[in-house]
Amino acid sequence: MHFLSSKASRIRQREAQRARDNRAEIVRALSIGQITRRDLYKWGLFTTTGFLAWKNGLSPFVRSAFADVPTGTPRSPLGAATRFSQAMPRLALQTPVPMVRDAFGNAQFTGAFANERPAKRLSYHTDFSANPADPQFRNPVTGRGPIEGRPPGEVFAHQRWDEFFPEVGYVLSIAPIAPNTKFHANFPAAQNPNSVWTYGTGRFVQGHLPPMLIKGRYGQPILTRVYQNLPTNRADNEGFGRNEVQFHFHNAHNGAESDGAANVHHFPGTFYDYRWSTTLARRDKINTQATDRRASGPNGNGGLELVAGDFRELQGTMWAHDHRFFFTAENVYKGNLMMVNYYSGPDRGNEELVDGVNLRLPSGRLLDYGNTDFDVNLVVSDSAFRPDGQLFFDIFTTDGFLGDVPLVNMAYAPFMEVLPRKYRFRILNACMSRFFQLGFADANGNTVPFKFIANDGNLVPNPIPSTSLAGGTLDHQGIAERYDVVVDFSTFPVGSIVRLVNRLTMRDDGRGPKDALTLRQAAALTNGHPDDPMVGPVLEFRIVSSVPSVDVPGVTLTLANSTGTQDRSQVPAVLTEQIPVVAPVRTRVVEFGRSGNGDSRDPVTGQCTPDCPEGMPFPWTIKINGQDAHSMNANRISLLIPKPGEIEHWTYVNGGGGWDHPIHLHFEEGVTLNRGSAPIPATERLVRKDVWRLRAGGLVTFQVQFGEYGGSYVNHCHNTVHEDFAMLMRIQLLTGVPGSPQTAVTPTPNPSPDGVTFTTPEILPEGDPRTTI
Ligand SMILES: [Cu+2]
Repeated sequence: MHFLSSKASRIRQREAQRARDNRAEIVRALSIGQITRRDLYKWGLFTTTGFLAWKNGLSPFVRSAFADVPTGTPRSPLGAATRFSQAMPRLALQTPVPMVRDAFGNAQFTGAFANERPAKRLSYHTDFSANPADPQFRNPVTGRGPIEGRPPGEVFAHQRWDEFFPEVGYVLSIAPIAPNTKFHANFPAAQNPNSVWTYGTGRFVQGHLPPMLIKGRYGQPILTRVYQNLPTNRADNEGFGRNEVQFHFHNAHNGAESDGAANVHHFPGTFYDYRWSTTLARRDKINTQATDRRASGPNGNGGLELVAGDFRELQGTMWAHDHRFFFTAENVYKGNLMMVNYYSGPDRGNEELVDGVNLRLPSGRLLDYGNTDFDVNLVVSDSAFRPDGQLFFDIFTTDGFLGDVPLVNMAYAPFMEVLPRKYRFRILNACMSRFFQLGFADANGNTVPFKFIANDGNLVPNPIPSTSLAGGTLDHQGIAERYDVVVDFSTFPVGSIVRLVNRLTMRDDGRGPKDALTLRQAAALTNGHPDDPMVGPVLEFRIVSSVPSVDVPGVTLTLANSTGTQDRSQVPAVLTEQIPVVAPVRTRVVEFGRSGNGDSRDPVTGQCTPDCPEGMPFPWTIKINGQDAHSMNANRISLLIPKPGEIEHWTYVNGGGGWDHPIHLHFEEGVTLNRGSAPIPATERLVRKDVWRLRAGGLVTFQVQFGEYGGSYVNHCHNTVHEDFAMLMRIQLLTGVPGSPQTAVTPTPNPSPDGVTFTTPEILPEGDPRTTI
């Protein structure tokens, strides 16, 4: 930590601003095609490690030069906005319409979306390919290519369509933001339409903030149709973001065609139908007759709908976000994200109902399931703004991007009114590169205790009291990790406050976390740390005597009807059971590192699959079982899973250099077995996860198995900047049901505005158990 005199600080601010202005000029020139990145190389402005070189004040991102925050961005303009001066928006809950089966076995939307064409097992691209002259299957906006982005044919048909036939549907658009949208009313400017791209309800509509929330329940498959309403001109992006998207449901147990990361981005004017099946994992192996009442979803009427599968695989807190290869960071940062909660028999979202299965975690009791009055999604992220107040992202960094403005549910450092009782918070780290370490502090900086109940959407076997955690706060929380906690405000008198506080500073060189302040130190930084405003309190809870219900508008929740004995919630001592650890069929070692000169490009054509940023180097690589290092290429399979149900033990190794990488495995979760010579963190013990921080020089071994669906999935660093440059590998699952195309290798789809063509992927022998011993 360093503190400068105000004069030195002013000079530094001015220099940093000049540097950023110069840089912004180049970004603009690039975006409208006046110059190319090859020009930047030629001029010596761009280095092989991916940085703009520091020449004539060009780069404000040279570490410790003019940096005011760890990435070096000059401070974002906040206008007259102050922390804790606006109410926190709750996520925008979406209401589904029922889907009904038509005579052809298609799923027809009803209600507000009755005019939509039905959702089908096979993509409309199949119809387009068979009838290229028929305008009804053609992109209505551009007149080019198919109307649906999902690739044609059986390989990208919805797997197990009849078995998991969609019962409810959503129609959404990813789109430029609606006029007059601000992150705080007193910020200097409303966002331009193309500064923020996020979701709106309906077909070809504008985007809205806050981000959306979708509530799913086991036993009720979902069809989510996403219309692509982004500008057709790639340069209309305010300097960052690619107008091509694929929507990844993180994590959930879905077929690869609906995972949103199978190299299936789609284009303005098209839609893509994602079928979120709500399949409970191991349904073909465990509890196949659906007799275990714990394996269930709420039926909406006080009862349960039993489903096949292993209740220990139930998931709760999840999210969904863009996964356009090479551009994920830009697109997610720009607003392409939402949260999805899955409700189950045990994790019902009803704190009163007693049936021997329901855990009665804090939530509320006005609705049968999915109450959110006392169960609150918190999307915590960092952002930065240009001097004119528009959202800013540095597209040149390959190490990581840190912002200096804290957002919760995409609102600047808000407050939330709460009753003195128990609340559940579902905390998502939605940053691109920043790690948190969050705790709760009272007005005097004293630690407020909590119970940790779920990690990455998976209940822990037993709640973990914060008093047993270091510093009385959460562990590091990497990008995309979800931590669910229960805080009991009942000891606080009305009128008091509690704050959510980030203790963790980031290293100036972007490698990862640096130091943790004590909670008391961090809580005292009421306007954020002078060197990094994301350190300090980011959200304020105000204990009040009444709040309006969000579950049933018009109802008022009061001390009399919702606290004391009227707080019917509990945190049981047992939440779930650990999945047994057994001897594996095979082991694998995956090393995530920085070998440089990554090989995302085809050696013959020089092209990336899909097309990649021109001239950009790929410092990040992955090695399988000690063999050669590779960067992401959608046409290369790095790991192949030969058949369903085989239990494997994988070890993720950090390639070193002091970097930390939060590594995300799609589709399946794993149980942490060991952390090498380090102890397993308390919040990771016995529990399943889908993102593992490797920590500097660290490793993790976990148990995993695949089944029920198959196809092409990925595994990658969720520092999305590392992911885009190109620390990502393809996993091929031959784990579909017998007779399905998902028992064979998936041909690689290559999306273009004119439609999808297929290529035959390369398979690394070291990742293919069929060819190695
Ligand atoms: Cu990484």
